[in-house]
Amino acid sequence: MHETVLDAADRIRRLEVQGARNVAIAAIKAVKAGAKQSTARSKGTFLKELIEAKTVLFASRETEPLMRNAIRHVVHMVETSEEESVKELVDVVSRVSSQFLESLERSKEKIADVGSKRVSNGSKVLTHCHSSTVTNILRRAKQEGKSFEVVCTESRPVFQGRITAKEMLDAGIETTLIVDSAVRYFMNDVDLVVVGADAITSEGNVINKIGTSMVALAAKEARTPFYVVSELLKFDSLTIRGDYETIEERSPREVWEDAPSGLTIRNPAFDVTRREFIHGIICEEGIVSPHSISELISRKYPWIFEVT
Ligand code: RUB
Repeated sequence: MHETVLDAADRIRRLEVQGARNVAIAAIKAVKAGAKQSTARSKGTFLKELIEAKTVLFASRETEPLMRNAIRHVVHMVETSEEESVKELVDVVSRVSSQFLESLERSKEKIADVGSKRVSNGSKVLTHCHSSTVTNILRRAKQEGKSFEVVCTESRPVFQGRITAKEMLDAGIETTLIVDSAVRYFMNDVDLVVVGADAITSEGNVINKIGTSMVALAAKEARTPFYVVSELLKFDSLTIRGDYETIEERSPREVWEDAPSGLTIRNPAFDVTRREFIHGIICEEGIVSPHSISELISRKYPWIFEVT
C-alpha cells in the first residue's frame, strides 16, 4: 500500500481533514498520487493496488458516500478502460480524478449561485457543524453585498462549529457561537437554517453531523425554513437496494477523555434528518425537493447506480 494513501486515510480518520467534500478531495488526491507511485507491471496488479487503496480509504470514515462515489468512479474507469499498459492506466486515474475534482468545484460554485439568493439582507442564518459548502454560500452572499448575521453551534464533541465561526469572522460576517443545546432557545430569532450533508438516501433523507435532526425539529416547530446544501454525489446508491447508511460511531474519548470507569459513552458522528423536515436540497441542479432526489440523480449521474 502506498504511503500517500495510508497517510490520507489516517488524516481522515483523525479528523485532520473533515467535512464530506474535503474528505472526498483528500481521498481522490491520494488515489491519484498513489497511482503515480505504482510499481505494478500489469493491469491486474495495478487494479489490485487500486482496490486495496479503496478498501483502506472507505474504512477511514464510514458515512462518506461522496468519497465512495469518487473512488468507485475512478476504479470503474480503470476496470473498463481498454488500455493495458500501467503507464496509460496511471494517466486514466489522473485524468478521471482531475475531472471529478473539477466537477466538484463547479458544483460548489453553482450551489453558491443558488443558495446565496436565499440569504436575505438583514437576516439571521443558523448553521450546524462545519460545512465548506455552507460557508461558501454565506461568503458568496456577503460578497454580493448583503448584510446578515450567522449563528453557529459549537458542535460537540470536537467543535467543528469553531471552524465555521472563524471562517465567518474572516469573511467579515457578524457571527455568534452557541452551545448545541441552545438551538431551540435561539430558533425564533433565526430566519433561515442551512446545513450541509454527508449522505442523501434514496428516500430523500439526509445524514449530517449529529444534532442536525434536532436542529431540524426546532426549525419545524418555529416554522423556520430548513435547507440542506449538498452535491448530488453525496447520494448513497446502496440505499435504493435496501441498505441503510452506516452511522459512524467515534471514540468515547472525544466526549470525555478521562471518564470514570464503568461509564458507557456513546458517540455517533451523524444522524438522520427525515425529508419532511427539509424545505429543499440546494444542489448543483438548483433547489429540489428531497422527494425527487433519486429521480434527479438517476438522470444526472446514472453511473452511480452501476458501480459498486
Ligand atoms: C462534517 C459535517 C458537514 C458535512 C458537509 O462532519 O457533518 O456538515 O460533512 O460538509 P465531520 P461539506 O466534521 O465529522 O466531517 O459541505 O464540507 O461537504
